[in-house]
Amino acid sequence: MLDLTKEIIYQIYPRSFQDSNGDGIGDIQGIISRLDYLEMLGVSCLWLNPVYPSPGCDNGYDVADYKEIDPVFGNLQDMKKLIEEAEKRGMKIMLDMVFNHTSTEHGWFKRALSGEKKYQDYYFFKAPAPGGGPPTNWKSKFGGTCWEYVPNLGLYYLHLFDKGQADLNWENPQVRKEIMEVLDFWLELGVKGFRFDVINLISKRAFEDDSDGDGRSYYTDGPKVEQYLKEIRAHIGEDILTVGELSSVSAERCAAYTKPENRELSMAFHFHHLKVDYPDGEKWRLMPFDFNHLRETLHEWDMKMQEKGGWSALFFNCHDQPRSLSRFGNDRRYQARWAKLLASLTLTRRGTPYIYQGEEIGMTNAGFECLDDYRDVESLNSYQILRDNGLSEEETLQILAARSRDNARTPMQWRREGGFTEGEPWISENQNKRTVNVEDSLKDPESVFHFYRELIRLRKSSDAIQKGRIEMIRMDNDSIYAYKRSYGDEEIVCLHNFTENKLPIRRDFKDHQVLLSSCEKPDQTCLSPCECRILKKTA
Ligand code: TEU
Ligand code: CA
Repeated sequence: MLDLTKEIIYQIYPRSFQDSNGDGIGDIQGIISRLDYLEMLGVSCLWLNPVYPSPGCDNGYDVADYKEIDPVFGNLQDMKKLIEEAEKRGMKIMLDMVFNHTSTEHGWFKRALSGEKKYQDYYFFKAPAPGGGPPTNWKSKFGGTCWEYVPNLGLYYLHLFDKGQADLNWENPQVRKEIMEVLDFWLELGVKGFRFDVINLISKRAFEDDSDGDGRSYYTDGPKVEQYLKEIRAHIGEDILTVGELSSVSAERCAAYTKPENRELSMAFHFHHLKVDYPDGEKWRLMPFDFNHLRETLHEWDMKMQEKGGWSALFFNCHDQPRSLSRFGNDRRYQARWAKLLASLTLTRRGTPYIYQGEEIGMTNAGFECLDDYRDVESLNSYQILRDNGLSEEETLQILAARSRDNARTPMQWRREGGFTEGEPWISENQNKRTVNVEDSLKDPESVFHFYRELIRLRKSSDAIQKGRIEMIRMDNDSIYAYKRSYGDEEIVCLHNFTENKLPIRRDFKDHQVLLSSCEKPDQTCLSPCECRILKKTA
């Protein structure tokens, strides 16, 4: 039986994990060659970003064929081998399902373009607005309008993301049938989990101008999302792990999607804690993050999900976010301690933790200084938009260096020399590979990597951490993030010092047993700079 409280999921960005044939692009054989490493870390499941054939305008999130492997990553035999080899080591494979849209190179879309009505109904083809121009004023998530005109049809099609990613019409039962067939295909191969990309955008409310927004209220958490999710769950059964990526969701809806009784998703990614450094919600303007805002946001969500019986995917890093160590910690000073503190916050809260490749060794933002280094479509579009808005080259590059998704997509740092590829990597490596790499981490017992292993072991041994209640502890000092996890008689206290100063801790914890600390010799009365400490209440 699937037990979400016991899962620890590791996200692999295949393009940047391990290249096996020197073409500079990571691949499935590369992943297979690193399974022993992942087993040693102690994770239970590997989520792979899309590996299907794709023209690659959004690094594989523009899928041209849902039932094949892109030759750059290998083939179906390789995938089968990966599933078997992972299973031997106690890990399941979760694949990324991008069903809000297909690539415009997908066979369905091509047939739609050639005039087949049946396939036009797979998408949203709409007539121009009465006065001409796009049917609505909505904005694409990657900038500009989200409608693309097709002259020979005289119609526009909807793309909430890039124009190479056409939105699918889930209202059409034929589309849902195709999707079930895709799921069956992968289940048959042995896949045990699915991550559903932007799944709360699949049910569109109405096609009208948005008078006070970018259009998101017309397609976010639409009326039929839950119905569609229930159909999927009924089809795949209860033992398949599913995680939904939820864009701009409310806590109420997030809990509803993930409550076991509702039989929709096993759990969900939500992003509010990753917007605490967006001034007025704007990603492409810089602002230092505010610790209290971060803590209150995390706490509010933890509490709401607990009260309403939902289940969160816990994460600070993924392929869409700059590295959390550079963002919420410090990548120049006390790096290892900051990385451990963020690890503890990910692995000891209520939900299922996700580790994104490289965070377990303390990888940081690449912070490219030159536009040529960027590969990501969103970053390149944003560059143009910022420049058009009058920002200087220098200011613009500074913003990209902090905010670009490419910060998370640089090659995995296996050795001082890199170790990702024998060839030319598809995206530049982070030059700190000389000091931040797997080889050195394995040798150093105090490394971030070994701390992750300890934390994982600790989590697995504790009911309180895996499935206990969470409760905030208010400390005298406001810069400590502290909470309690409890289950039966077991009570665990987690303390995180979000400053680079020594801070005294309350006396009532003095008799607690130290289970784990990011400092070699934890001081009973004080937390060291950016220390995290996990304590157990003794009888
Ligand atoms: O992301 C969807 C999403 O809304 C974001 O996290 C998005 O990347 C962000 O707003 C941009 O800053 C998913 C995938 O994770 C992402 O990689 C894809 O680009 C996107 O869907 C489209 O499929
Ligand atoms: Ca390769």
